[in-house]
Amino acid sequence: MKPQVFVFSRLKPPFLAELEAHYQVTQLDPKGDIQGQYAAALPHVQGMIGVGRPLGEAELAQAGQLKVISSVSVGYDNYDLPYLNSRSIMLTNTPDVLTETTADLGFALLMSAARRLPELDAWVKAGQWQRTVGPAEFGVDIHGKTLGIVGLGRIGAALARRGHFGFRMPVLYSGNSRNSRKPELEAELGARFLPLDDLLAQADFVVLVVPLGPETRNLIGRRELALMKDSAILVNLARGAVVDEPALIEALQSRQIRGAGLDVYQTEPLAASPLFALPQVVTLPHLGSATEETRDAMARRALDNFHQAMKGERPRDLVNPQVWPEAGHAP
Ligand code: 8YV
Repeated sequence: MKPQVFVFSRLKPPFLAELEAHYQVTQLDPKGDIQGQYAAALPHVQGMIGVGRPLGEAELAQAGQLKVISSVSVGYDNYDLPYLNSRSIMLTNTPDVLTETTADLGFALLMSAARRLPELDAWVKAGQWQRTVGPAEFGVDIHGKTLGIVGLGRIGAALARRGHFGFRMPVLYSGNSRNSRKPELEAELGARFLPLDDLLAQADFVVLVVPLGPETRNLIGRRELALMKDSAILVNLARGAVVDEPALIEALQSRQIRGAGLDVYQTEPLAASPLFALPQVVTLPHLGSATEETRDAMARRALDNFHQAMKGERPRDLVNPQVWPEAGHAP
């Protein structure tokens, strides 16, 4: 009997076929009764693969045989790690393969907000281009401006390189843990480590790329926004909950900061928001890693992790290595 697995987000047919060769696969139908499908599948599954809504104790308590969840994402803030650890359930993610594409998108967002691209694209298409552009359409320079990166991890470093080598931007960075300091990037890019408050006060572009966790929830609130320059632009590539969204909306409405480029929100999908009335805000639908090549690479990496875990091997991207010996597969 093949082990039963539950695929809880869309996988392209070749990836699904690969899983079907090894396991008995149930794939979530997003148009059907979502909760009902989870409830029917969970008691029987040994493995789950996908990306999606938060999964906590209430649901996973039904999955008595579950050994591994392979998330097709680098972020794993939607899982209750202490609970997974208490059950010795392995969690894997997909680092590295999305770093460059997500940094590309971060820069696209920064540039779109600085040069007001979506707003002016809509302006042209609405037939409003009836004279030479003037101050009402001007943006702000990007090259040579100070780039502040909050969280210089893999994606943060890729952004810093784009800023430094492509746009001659002085790079500042901050982070809130002891291993936030990156001497090799300081040497390579001349990046300067600063406390968050100082970074906020000095940067022209503040880009958030920290993982969401207890230390970073609402990291940027009313007080922090007030520290930023009134000419500054905030870019959020991380998670919506890193920013106090109502405070951001107020700061934008009152022109306390110049603009924002947002890929993530406190509630997704973002169906309606005061942000929609603000032309100085670029709103993207959580696109960070969403390219053909990168999503394929993420699926490949997630499947590799999944096969390893199901075979009893230690998966390459095990998020919670503390469960490894207890998982009964001592290396
Ligand atoms: C996800 C992401 O794939 O990897 C992450 O953490 O945010 C994205 O790349 C996305 O959440 C899928 O919907």
